Amino acid sequence: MSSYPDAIPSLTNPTATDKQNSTTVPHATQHADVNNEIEAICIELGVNPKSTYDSVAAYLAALAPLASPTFTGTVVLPYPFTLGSTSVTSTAAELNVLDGIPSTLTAAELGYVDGVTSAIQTQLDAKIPNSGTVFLFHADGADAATTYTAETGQTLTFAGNAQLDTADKEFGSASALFDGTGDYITAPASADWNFTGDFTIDFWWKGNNLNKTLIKSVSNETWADATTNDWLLAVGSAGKLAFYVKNVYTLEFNSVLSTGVWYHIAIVRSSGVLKCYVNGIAEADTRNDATTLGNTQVLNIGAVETGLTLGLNGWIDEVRILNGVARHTSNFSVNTLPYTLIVY
Ligand SMILES: [Ca+2]
Ligand SMILES: [Ca+2]
Ligand SMILES: [Ca+2]
Repeated sequence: MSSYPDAIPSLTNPTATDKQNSTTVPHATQHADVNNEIEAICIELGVNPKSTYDSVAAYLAALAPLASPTFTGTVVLPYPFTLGSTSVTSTAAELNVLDGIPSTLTAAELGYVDGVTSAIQTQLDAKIPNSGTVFLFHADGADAATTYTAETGQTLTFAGNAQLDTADKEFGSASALFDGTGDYITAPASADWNFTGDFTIDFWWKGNNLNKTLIKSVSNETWADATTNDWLLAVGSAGKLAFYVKNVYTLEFNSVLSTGVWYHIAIVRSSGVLKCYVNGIAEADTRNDATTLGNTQVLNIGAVETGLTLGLNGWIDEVRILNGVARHTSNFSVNTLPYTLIVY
């Protein structure tokens, strides 16, 4: 060591002001050891060993802010992440990076965000009144109108004198009127009324006569020519509703209906059990029925069979069909407003 920092105390100036605060004059060997140690520390800190104490302290103070760094600029996530229409592919662990909170989201739940079926969506479906709607017919419009696009989009065809009627209706501005001879309304053939599981058919009916067909999906015009599993709902001469499944069964219900009164009628199959509800009250007769109903045929409202006198004479309003959904499994309060079609 050829020289020492000027501010470091020396044997020749033991009273010099310094931060070692020595009270005794170190032995020459000790003094050399101390100086070597100080020099080593200065070199490690990157400080000139010849600096004064104050300059070393200032340097160390300048280093202190690095203990609490402030970053600027843009942080780029290491994976794509877009909520909305784009699928979220991040894992729960990655999502935790965003909010710092352990996540319990499942992939199925995340699927709901982008419209993919999930457990959450299934539960919402059960709560949304009209989910599963494949057919909705408000039958609203100008009196005597004979053209109509169903709320669910099907182009309806009016046969005979079938027409809208503003003089009598359950909801809205009109209902569908049939005079009992050759009048019916059809929707095109579709798998929408081919029921493989749960389903719901409901509508309002007011008859001038009994013994009429109300609604059916039949592969040929007449019931005699229908194909196995075609279905038909009618009100019999005794005023009792009956649900027919071609070549399989006929289920007649007990309630006796009257003419000149609006009734809410619902046919519901839930988990293989078919029930009928009149004004929200379940008929006692049910049927264990897991067969596929329908053959993707035309839907007939106020159905008539040529040469027979089974055409509806009266009104039908607010026809709704749900495929895959059993809207009711027990008595219920009938709708007091038209249904709202929810599309999502
Ligand atoms: Ca209506
Ligand atoms: Ca009218
Ligand atoms: Ca007619």
